[in-house]
Amino acid sequence: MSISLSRFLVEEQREKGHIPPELRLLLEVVARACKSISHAVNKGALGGVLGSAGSENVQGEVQKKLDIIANEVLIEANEWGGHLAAMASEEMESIYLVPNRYPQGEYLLLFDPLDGSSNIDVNVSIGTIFSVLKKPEGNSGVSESDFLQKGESQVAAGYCVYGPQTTLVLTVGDGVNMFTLDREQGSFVLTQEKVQIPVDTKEFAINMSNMRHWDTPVKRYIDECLEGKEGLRGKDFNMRWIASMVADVHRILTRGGVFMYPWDKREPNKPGKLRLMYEANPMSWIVEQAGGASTNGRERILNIQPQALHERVSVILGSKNEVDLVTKYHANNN
Ligand code: AHM
Ligand code: MG
Repeated sequence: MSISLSRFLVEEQREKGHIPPELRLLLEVVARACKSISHAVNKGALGGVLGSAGSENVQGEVQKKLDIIANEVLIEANEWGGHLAAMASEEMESIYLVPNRYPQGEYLLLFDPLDGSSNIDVNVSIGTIFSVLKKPEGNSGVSESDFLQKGESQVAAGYCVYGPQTTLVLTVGDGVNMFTLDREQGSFVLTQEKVQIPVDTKEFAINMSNMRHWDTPVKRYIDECLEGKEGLRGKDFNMRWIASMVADVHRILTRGGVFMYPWDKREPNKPGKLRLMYEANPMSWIVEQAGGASTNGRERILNIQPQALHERVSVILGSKNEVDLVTKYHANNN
């Protein structure tokens, strides 16, 4: 018997008591928005959704039409349900308050509406990443500082990958489950329960073109992988780099591996490329919930106290033993 996402969430709420009804509603709405983004992605050139929108986001990156479409879909789907107080997005400079005409809820939703933007026009997997926090108690209004909570405070996190299949991956702190979109039924169906990342791996994901800019511990780790069977590690490693974090993390959840987008010397004051609040935090929680590990090299990502909404961070995540080794190389380098 197939289990739909709706049924799964009802069971998480009713039988297991893991999630309150408002959070269940929120996750249903996010999934519905992902379904509609998936349809837009699938239409591609036929839907006129490819190409640049001719604008830049707060981080100075060129926005693609789909970045903006996906952002609007998520906002429109979520603003009226009464479950949210505010939203924050990679594509918006400031937080988005739920308009006064709608009831206000207790949750905060953060998202990267369309991750892997450079892959949109070339028909390679892309995705949506989301993170849910609870609004701190006691405050009547909501402000940006309410969002600046450590990743370990997340109450739900997930992503949806738009690839050969559309797959939604979700955690509410009770392991990681995967749901595949059944286009005929129009619903997400549970296809993998309690995903576990193998602790060892022979596969790494990093943008090798940045090698000359890396810091010593990262260079040492990758050099040793590249030495293969004859080297210290005694095994041949394989490399994959899709340049969509969702797709790279999805592969790691499926068959193990280590993903890195580390700090490098190009812009020394920039802690990394990926964003802490709506990329690194949700992915780190998912990876930890699947038995993996996630660090910036020196600190567990979920322990980092955010200072700003659009803060960036160095990311090393995936198979536990490999992440531990990279962490050890960072500690030895101090
Ligand atoms: P985006 O959110 O603007 O798409 O940027 C994030 C993406 C990640 O998905 C991916 O891991 C990385 O940027 C790829 O960067 P690069 O093009 O430097 O390899
Ligand atoms: Mg992104």
